[in-house]
Amino acid sequence: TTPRTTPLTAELRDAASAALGRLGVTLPLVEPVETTPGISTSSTLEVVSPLSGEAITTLPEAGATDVDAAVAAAAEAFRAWRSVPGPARGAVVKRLGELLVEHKADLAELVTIEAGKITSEALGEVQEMIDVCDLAVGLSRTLGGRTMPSERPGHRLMEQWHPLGVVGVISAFNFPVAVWSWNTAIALVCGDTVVWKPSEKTPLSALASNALLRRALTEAGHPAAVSTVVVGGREAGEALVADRRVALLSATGSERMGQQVAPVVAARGGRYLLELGGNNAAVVAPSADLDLAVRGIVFAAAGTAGQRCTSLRRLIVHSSVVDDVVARLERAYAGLPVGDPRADGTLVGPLTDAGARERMAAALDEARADGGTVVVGGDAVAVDGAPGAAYVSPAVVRMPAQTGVVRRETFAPVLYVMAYDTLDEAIALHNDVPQGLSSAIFTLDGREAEVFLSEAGSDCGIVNVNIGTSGAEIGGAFGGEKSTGGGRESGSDSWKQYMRRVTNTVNYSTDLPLAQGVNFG
Ligand code: UN1
Repeated sequence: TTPRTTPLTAELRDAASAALGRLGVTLPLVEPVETTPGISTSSTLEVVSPLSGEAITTLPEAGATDVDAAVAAAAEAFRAWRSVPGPARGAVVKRLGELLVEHKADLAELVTIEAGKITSEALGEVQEMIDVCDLAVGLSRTLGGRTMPSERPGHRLMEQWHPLGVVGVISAFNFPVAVWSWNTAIALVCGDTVVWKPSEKTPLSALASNALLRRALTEAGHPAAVSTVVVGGREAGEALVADRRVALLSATGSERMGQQVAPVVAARGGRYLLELGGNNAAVVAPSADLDLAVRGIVFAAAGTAGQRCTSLRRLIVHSSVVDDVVARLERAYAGLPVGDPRADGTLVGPLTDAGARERMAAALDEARADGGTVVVGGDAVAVDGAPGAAYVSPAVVRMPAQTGVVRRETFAPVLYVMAYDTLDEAIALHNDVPQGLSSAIFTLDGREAEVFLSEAGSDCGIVNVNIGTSGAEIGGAFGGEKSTGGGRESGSDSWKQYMRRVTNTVNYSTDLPLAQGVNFG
């Protein structure tokens, strides 16, 4: 039989196999077999590496019955896990953090192979997991409710936070492991159990991450079913969303996905936490430190090949500096190394697939038709040995107005630049999109910065000054408004979404006074 894949794909398969082995996952990665046209392969799922654009292996695909079994096991595990003391749950998460430190490079390598991230960003993603474990361990000893003064003598009014149940996590290809860890580290210390459906593009990273967590669980004598991965596609996702035993469904993905998920979860009385599209903008004011601004802009717009939900997609620049900013961006973009994300010096890896590259090209065509000018980039880039991959040069597009294409999220490195004259105008443009995730202003004028941060400024969930829109730390709450979905994950008090609040009134008097002064007999 002739090998179906290129030498690069074979190399990626070997590297993934070796990394999985070191992570304790025994999963033989075999070359996908030729399929006969017309014969359905719906029970298997091809794992494609964007580095080569070819399948490195196939995995069995979970369907609705597998999800049913996983949720049943998670619901069963919840009955024990919810009564494990919080600090003991924290100890499991602490151990997960230690295992992630130990296996940082192995997991990052899988993230690079499946998601196409450059090594530094893949390591950063695993670091984000380690950080959220630390945060969750702290929470495991501090989660708590308040005591309020009762209006009645001899009464105590207080609240407790109890574990919620099974948390379903649906994650996207672009943060294949960090977003799971934001949800799972916190859900676990909150006493919940987790069923995770990762993106069908990144199942190996998911299986490896969960293998580490299961090791931490079983070492401490807890059931592995506290955390399960189901590798599947749409059918598995839909089953998880519809399952009444899933108390909280936390989903990251497109706005369209969120519109489908929310009504189903709401109709069964469940909770949802949505982290959907971003169409993030930065304002560059006349006083901005342009050297710093350009560095911030290039990382936010071209980093991760524009495939973060926090990626910078719109730049609103004061008319007095817009030509200068565009010229600086043009120079910076022209020198961006695009290529194999494992290679030293590469800053821009591949897009996730050919479809993403087609959508980028279509957006650029639409921008041109709307009067825009592509200043730099926007071309397919050929990479040696990877004819099937979708590498592109990041694009900067000068736009005369915020037209339809600018108001949509295209998940690719396209930065639209528009000019403004007054801050009011800049804020109006900034907020005039359906999404509301992340935003930034570059200014040295304190008054302008405060206006942008105020209730009359950016309408996003994340608002930054003198840094770009991406690369949030885990200590803050992460999420956004409007079509971004409204949920908040990771830090601050996001943990509250993973627990149920119980209000208690305790009468320790010998009398029975009624609230609001009501007399009854
Ligand atoms: C995402 O793209 O889904 O703020 C998450 C950031 C990262 C997380 C992005 N810490 O860019």
